[in-house]
Amino acid sequence: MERTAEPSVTATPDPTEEPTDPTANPVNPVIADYDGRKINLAESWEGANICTELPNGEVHCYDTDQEALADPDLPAQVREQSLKASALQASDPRDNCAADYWCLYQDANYKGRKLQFSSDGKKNLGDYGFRDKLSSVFYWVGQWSLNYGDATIWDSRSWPLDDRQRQLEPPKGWPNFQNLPYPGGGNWNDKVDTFEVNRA
Ligand SMILES: [Ca+2]
Ligand SMILES: [Ca+2]
Repeated sequence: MERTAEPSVTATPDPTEEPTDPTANPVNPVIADYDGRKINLAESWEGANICTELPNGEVHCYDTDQEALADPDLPAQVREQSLKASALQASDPRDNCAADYWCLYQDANYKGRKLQFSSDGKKNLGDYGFRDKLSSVFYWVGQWSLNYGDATIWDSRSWPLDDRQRQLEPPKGWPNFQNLPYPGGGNWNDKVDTFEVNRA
């Protein structure tokens, strides 16, 4: 018996489906310092809970918020403001989010693994092992003289769909991305591929 060809499928792109093109966001792994060794964040955080992008371009990872806020490579003013806030507040996200930093959390309500960004520009979250994981974000202003700007979250789409984006205006907390409506339906939870810091 002759085999019949598979019927051809003309699917309508689902706006919430992940892009199929693996070249859309090529991963360029970030190598971080953690516990006196180098770790590849794109592969594994190897037990670290917090990773911070420092002004010198390095990324340092830590086990605890105390260690993260005490890093001598953080700007002195950030350290000072953060420690002051964490001493004052009882259970505020400012307890664990560095002043003037964008704090990205893997879980809702400022919980789970945390990634802290400060410098201007687009961060490909896959480079940090954080793609499709982001569930809450916090930003608080320590120094009002600093241009805190805003941020844009991006979800990459395959052609013919346009990349989805949304602006985040600080100072503010976004405790649950399930409450952030996604264009075309659904929500932003666990979808963000790129986080863009705009300080200009
Ligand atoms: Ca998540
Ligand atoms: Ca995505």
